[in-house]
Amino acid sequence: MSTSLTEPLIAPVIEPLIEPLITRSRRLRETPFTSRILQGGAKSFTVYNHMLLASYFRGLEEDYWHLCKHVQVWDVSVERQVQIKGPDAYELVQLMTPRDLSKAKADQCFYAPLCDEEGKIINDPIAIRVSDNTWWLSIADSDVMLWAKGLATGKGMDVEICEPDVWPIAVQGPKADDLMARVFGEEVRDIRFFRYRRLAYQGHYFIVARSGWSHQGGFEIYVDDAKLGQALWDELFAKGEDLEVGHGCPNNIERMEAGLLSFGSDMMFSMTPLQCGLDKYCHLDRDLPSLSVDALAEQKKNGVPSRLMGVVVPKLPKACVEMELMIDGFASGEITSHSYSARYDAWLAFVLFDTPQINAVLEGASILSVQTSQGQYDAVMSELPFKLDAMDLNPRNLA
Ligand code: THG
Repeated sequence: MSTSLTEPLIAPVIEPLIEPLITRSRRLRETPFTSRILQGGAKSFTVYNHMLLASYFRGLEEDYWHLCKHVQVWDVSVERQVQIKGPDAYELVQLMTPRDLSKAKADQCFYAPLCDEEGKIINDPIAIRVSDNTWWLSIADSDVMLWAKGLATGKGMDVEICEPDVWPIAVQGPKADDLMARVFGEEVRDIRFFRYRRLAYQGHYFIVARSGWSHQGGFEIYVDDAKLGQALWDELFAKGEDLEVGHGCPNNIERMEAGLLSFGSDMMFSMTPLQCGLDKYCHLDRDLPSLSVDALAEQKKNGVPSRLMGVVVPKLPKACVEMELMIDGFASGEITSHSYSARYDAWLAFVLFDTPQINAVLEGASILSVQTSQGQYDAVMSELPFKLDAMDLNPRNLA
């Protein structure tokens, strides 16, 4: 398998960098909520779309259990919108994605990988049809606006493309419906998964969708007015006190258990959606006017050279660091993300393996293990998303 110096074989660590510190500047954009999340106790930040994103508050595990039990308010302003507006808006969006958007309803959101002419992933946004001639791509961490402008210019398309001032807030967790109903009214409960409604807050209509980067349920509010957004933020906390509302952010443990992939970590420009297990979002038999469908159909026919898989190591001692995967004793696979799962008492990893290696391990012809600072342990390979409940793992309860 091809690896390079920028693609470490050893698992990356999700810990704050103590030093050197990051310098504040206008290039490292803050959000309308930055001062609030600092006050709320954000302990570490990452940079995403040239903007600050918190990575945890109390601690990854404490944040995880709180998210699974209560409700959290997340500043996900980094989910920038690339707005495509004009008579050719649909045509441009469809050119960029192999997912069929031709039957998009006016209130629908679509998880839609964007791919180039070789089928390689550019980004994996949520595409939202905000009106007949206007689409938003709610992007992951890459400069989609530049790619979209280049395509539109090259093809002479009649569209205007910009990054509007929209700062999404996510409200996630099992009590999200109750909290949102107190602020927006009972109507929020009727919003279906990946649908949105325009709901009034102090007379201003925000797009509110049932979506978010967790599997605990909840909403995303597309805040397009900073002052009102701050008032809304404060009201969510004021009205949620008895629901134990808390600060939070996308949680690495929860998203790995859920099998949610992170562009730039688990998917790179060098991979196709078929290598990431995103086949169901690629409609390759519908004659779509999409840049990538021919290349992807060809790859589907020939088979992928490598593929992202899940790896589970039950009961791996927490003291283990510097994990390296071994197949039949040889270092193999590229760990793209990993986490200790508190609920399942197991170590979880997303790993890019060569296809022949995957087949050999799944057929039982080869043995997968993990080499750590504390010794070697047996590992289990599985398809993504994980089916952790179906494994013999002894999940811990919430109580
Ligand atoms: N919300 C919004 N914008 C975003 C994200 C988000 N932009 C960046 C990033 N997250 C984009 N990536 C994803 C990946 C997965 C999902 C959403 C955005 C997701 N997937 C569902 C799942 O896996 O259960 C399935 C969705 C479907 O079937 O269509 O939710 O979170 N605004």
